[in-house]
Amino acid sequence: MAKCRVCNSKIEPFMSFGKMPIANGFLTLDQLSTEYFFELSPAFCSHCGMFQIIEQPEAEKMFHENYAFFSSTSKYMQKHFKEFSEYVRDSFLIDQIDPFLVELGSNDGIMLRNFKEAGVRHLGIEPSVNVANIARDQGITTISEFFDLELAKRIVREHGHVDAVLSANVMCHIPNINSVAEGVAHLLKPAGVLVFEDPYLGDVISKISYDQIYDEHVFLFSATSVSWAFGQHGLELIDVSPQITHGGSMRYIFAAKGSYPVSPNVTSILEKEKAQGLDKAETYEIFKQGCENSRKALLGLLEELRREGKRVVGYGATSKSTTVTNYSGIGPEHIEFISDTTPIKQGKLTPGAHIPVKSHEDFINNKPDYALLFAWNHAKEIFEKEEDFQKQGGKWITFVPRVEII
Ligand code: JHZ
Ligand code: ZN
Repeated sequence: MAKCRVCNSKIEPFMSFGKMPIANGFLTLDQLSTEYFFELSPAFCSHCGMFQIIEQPEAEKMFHENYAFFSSTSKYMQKHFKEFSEYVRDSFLIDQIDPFLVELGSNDGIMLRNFKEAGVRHLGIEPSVNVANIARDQGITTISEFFDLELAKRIVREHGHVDAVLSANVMCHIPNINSVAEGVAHLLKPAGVLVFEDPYLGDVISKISYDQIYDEHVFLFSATSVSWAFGQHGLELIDVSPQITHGGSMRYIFAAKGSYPVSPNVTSILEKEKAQGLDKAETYEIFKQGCENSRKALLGLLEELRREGKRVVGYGATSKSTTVTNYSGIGPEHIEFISDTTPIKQGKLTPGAHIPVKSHEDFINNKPDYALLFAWNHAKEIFEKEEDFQKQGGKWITFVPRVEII
């Protein structure tokens, strides 16, 4: 029997998505025979409320010198992180003399570049060397290591305590959450804050966006579960702020217990989560049904289009799409190729499903009848950019919150 990664209670998976490859493990032909698979099965801990996957591949298999996700590929996300940094500066740094902040999982510097430009002392922690190098090239101070209590101690010895620890779409990737929480508590000044955001469990459940479940996302957080997890280490949830990014995220603000007033937003989100049933095992049984229905509907539609001889192409070789294709049984027989702007993904095959990834030019020059929007979370930005596709008769397929043709 497995144990909860937060509170050590016994937990059991409520479903399995089957064998899954590394979500960002895009492959060359000669790597096909050695592709790695693991069992993707989520569980809910009814003791502390944490949603988690039972098995996660070791960190070095996912985050390394060939990491395929570069945060700055979306213009909207660049704007989002500029606003995130302004929020942190105005709320927590404005009165500090020579403030210092640390970001966990700083990727290509999409957030820290805003602090660097403002002359704020900062340190990015990014184990994936290739993306970290892009940040370094912009003058953003970055170290390539995994964060834990030991590293926190070293940072304090070398740079002193920290006014703010930031992280976006990273905290839910780290399995040893207790060591991270201890490390953060050790890093912070008495009035320091931890601000992080991640895809929100409440949105995943209500939209049945099961594609947020993949190897990197060892957890899907709610306010209930994070306040439990970080509360064990003296940190208190003082505010929350819902975000529209990644199909629905939540920003959490923590500080040492008693050091800040707790916003009424915290009580209301905790009540809302109860009302949604996020604390009940039945909710996940219903979610499981929703996943099965979604899979059937999507595969059914693709089979039908295939029979009609339509050309279907994928748009955005997202990490999320690895769960969709492998769980639903979607392959190159359904999808000719997936268009993606990330050079490191192009010319390779998608994990598990082995659909070729091609450049955006390939999409523009060889427009299909249908485009399956794997990057549904960027729909607004993409629809604006691809107006011509629709004008020329092309149709979008989406599967969140339901399978439909737009
Ligand atoms: P996107 C990643 O998830 C991985 P993914 C990670 N685990 C995580 O948590 C979140 O990000 C934060 C391409 N694209 O953002 C670029 C176009 O081709 O949904 C990307 O490959 N054209 C860290 O991978 C992909 O789509 C475009 O116009 O699910 C989008 O990936 C745009 C906007 C994107 O994240
Ligand atoms: Zn637990």
